[in-house]
Amino acid sequence: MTEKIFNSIVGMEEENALKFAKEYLNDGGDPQKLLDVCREAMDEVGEKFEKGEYFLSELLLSGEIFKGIMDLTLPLLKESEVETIGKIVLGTVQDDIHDIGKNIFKAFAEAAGFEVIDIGVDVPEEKFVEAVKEHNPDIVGMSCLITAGINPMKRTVEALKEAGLTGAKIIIGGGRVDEEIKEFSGADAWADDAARGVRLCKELLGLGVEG
Ligand code: B12
Repeated sequence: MTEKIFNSIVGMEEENALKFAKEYLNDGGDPQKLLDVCREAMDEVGEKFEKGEYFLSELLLSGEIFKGIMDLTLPLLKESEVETIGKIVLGTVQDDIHDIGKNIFKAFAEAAGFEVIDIGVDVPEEKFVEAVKEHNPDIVGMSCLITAGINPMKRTVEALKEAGLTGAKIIIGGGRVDEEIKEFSGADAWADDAARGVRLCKELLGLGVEG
């Protein structure tokens, strides 16, 4: 079934993708596994875009399909009530409007017990600074999927430091981050996977990590 879901996303068959995803969940499929499969399919779509086989319209449609599947899946991840273990201010960096991964990370973090203040996409450094002043989070999370977002991410880390807001740990995530970008931007941690991101957030706060 997961193969059918993968193929219908990559093949831009929106109705089938949603139908198969519903069936998979109704049959007791693992919601996290479903999101992983969707993400692999999005990678494939991204590669086709890079090769010139797909265009912006396909990127957009794949985003819509993914959102539809997320709407079915995320409530299942949040089903169990959990105690609050920390606060995260989260946004996609300036010049970047991708929000699917950010929203998934948010759902995973909330499911793990974090309170998440989502400040949206294309967020300029001043807005991060304002939000950190207002909410005093334990962690600032920045999502970045495109190369154009790297410098804004570095500027945001600097702006937080300049404003004296050094209390919160900074984690960056999304398809365009790695160890090198972490070093470049001055962040404390990076993750290109929501579950790992949540584990790192716990580690940054010195909380025990199980599993
Ligand atoms: C869907 C999509 C779009 C949709 C976005 C819809 C939306 N609402 O988000 C639309 C059509 C709008 C779009 C636009 C563009 N896109 Co686009 N897009 C994609 C695509 C196919 C999938 C992205 C996605 O959602 N992936 C799935 C999610 C789940 O993965 P993820 O974001 O990595 O998130 C996971 C982890 O990284 C992590 N995570 C995410 N955020 C965070 C944050 C924290 C703090 C933590 C801890 C973890 C974490 O958790 C998630 C779950 O595990 C990618 C290809 C790809 N492989 O990524 C291209 C891609 C990102 N896009 C690309 C490009 C070029 C563009 C455009 C510039 C195209 C254009 N010519 O206009 C514009 C940019 C607009 C802008 N200013 O931002 C390039 C970027 C290349 C680059 N290096 O810069 C990519 C890589 C495609 C490619 N291979 O060329 N895009």
